[in-house]
Amino acid sequence: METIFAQKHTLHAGTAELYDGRLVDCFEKPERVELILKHIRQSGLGPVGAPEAHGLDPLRRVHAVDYLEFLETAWADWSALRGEGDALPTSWPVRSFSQQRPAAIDGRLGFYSMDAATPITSGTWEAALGAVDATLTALDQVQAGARGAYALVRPPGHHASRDVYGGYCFLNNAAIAAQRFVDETGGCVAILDVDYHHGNGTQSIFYDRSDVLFLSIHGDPNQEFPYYLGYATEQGEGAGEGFNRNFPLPWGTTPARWFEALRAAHRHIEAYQPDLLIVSLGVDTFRGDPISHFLLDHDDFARMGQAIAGLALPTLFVQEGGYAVEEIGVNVVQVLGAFDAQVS
Ligand code: OKP
Ligand code: ZN
Repeated sequence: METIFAQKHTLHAGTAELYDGRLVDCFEKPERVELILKHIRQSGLGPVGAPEAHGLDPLRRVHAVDYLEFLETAWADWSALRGEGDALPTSWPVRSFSQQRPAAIDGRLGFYSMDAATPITSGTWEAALGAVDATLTALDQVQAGARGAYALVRPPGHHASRDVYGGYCFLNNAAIAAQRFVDETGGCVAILDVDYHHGNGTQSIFYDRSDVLFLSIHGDPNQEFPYYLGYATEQGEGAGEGFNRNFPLPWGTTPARWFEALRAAHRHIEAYQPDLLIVSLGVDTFRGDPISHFLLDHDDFARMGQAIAGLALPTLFVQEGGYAVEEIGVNVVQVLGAFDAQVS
């Protein structure tokens, strides 16, 4: 299948994130996608194309206007006061606080964010736009009849909700693609999120809707980031009741247990009969991932690709997490190569 790669990702390169009580080098770094790209080229998975500009309208269908304006201007406001260092929030409007948006940039950083692991830098906005354009270009290919397409993007998107960034995510690439497909075709979409972390942003964006089914297999939020969403009891609300499915799993989850959850998700997708499948493809379920605690091995990623192909749906893969930098290329190509082998 074709890969759409947005070279502008390099514009977003944070210095440090707050992790286990220390400032450490960002796990979400440019080498991630460069090494995936290198491996795609070596393995002959298929051609690599460039994104086409899709403008801001598709973003506005998912994200709040004030949030987009904040993201676009945050770096200028921050750097005017603080100079060249990355913008990181240090306080948040939690329970008992007013939910008004303050004027100060530090106040707005907290107002629009969920963690201190997601720096905003000089090129964050441009890089995030590049990721959306790449995702929508890959979607165009699927809409034009390709059985599958892969958006090789960063920053990732699945933690970003309508008006909150965090978990290394700013614009929700997968959600923007799903909304675009619904708007253009009137069809319905299943989003299968196999990243190790719960896709809280995607869940919240579609929580009250039945035209987008969201399913996520992830570390139990009782134990794992994002902690405050991703429980099995969250099944949608209003018109969306029954159209959200979470499969939280404990640290140490084995491939056998993970694939049991995938089979359960598979049954829900089959019953739903979507017109498009979007896979939020995080490969941080890998046993060697430095920030995660599942035990999938290289060959399990091929099984994953095969199982996804078995759904027999037009499929858009969107890159999310995966931090074992030397090995994510292998794991991604295992998924995509096995998918291609199965469908051709
Ligand atoms: C982004 B994605 C837990 C720290 C969590 C943020 C993780 C973001 C993951 N001790 N830090 O879903 O791969
Ligand atoms: Zn993740």
